[in-house]
Amino acid sequence: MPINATYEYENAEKKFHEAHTISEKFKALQEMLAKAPGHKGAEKLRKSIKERIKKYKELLSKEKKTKKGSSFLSIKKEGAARISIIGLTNSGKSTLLSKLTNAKPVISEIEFTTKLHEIGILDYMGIKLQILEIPAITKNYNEAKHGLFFLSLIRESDLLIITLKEKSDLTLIKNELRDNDIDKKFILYHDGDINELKDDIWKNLDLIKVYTKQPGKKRDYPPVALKKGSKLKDIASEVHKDFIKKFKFARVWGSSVKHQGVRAGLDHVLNDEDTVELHLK
Ligand SMILES: Nc1nc2c(ncn2[C@@H]2O[C@H](COP(=O)(O)OP(=O)(O)OP(=O)(O)O)[C@@H](O)[C@H]2O)c(=O)[nH]1
Ligand SMILES: [Mg+2]
Repeated sequence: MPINATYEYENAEKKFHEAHTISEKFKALQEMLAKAPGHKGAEKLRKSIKERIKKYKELLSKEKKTKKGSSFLSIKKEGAARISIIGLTNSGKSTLLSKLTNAKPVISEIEFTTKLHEIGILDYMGIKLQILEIPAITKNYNEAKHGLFFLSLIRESDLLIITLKEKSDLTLIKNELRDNDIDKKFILYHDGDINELKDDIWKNLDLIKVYTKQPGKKRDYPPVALKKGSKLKDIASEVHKDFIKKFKFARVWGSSVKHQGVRAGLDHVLNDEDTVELHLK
């Protein structure tokens, strides 16, 4: 963190880290440069931002060219989050995808069996999560066929699972991610318990699942996925479009309240596994 960085600078930096696409990151970097402190002590910072802007410019133009060639591959985000399985060839990516989801990718001891991304849906306690298998990472991945497109899928993921045959494989993978300026949370996986992995995925997503219920009835299924730190009013869009207008009060059960079933307002912060009973006008 630079000395005397302004709120605007920190905000732009936050945008950069949260950005999912190359163009969003590029824009955030430009904003960072505009808001960076002008004094001499911040010279190094400005220089490093400029270098990154240059790098992103290159990535942008490369992406433009190759996106045309790969656009037929583009896929929609589905579910509450996207998780990508990445790893070297034969590291068990397809095997893992088929254990986590309904997808049936071809599994074989032949190298580079998976040539295009495979898509599956994991149902975690009623919350749908999109899981992708990304074709094997190789050296200079951004020059591989559709490499930039696969990198954009990785970049647009909320979490990565790295499958490893050998620990030393991690170096190449990390280098490729770094070279393409991808800094993402990841879980390492090697032949472990699948249910433990599912729990681990959920814990790393920074989401909570909240159940709604009608007065006098059991809680509804499935639950709703919300970002950690969400408030009662954030369920609004999931439940009712006139929710805020019609809201009278809610009762909440779970770890976010001391007294179970207590009345709570729109600004009440919810926890994972909470149940909310809505009373509308
Ligand atoms: N012993 C062992 N073998 C595994 C495991 N996972 C996968 N395999 C085997 O390793 C080989 C490759 O598995 P895949 O799941 O196809 O690997 P992949 O990473 O998808 O490989 P590509 O798509 O070809 O890059 C297959 O013969 C699998 O049966 C594992 O956990 N343990
Ligand atoms: Mg595969």
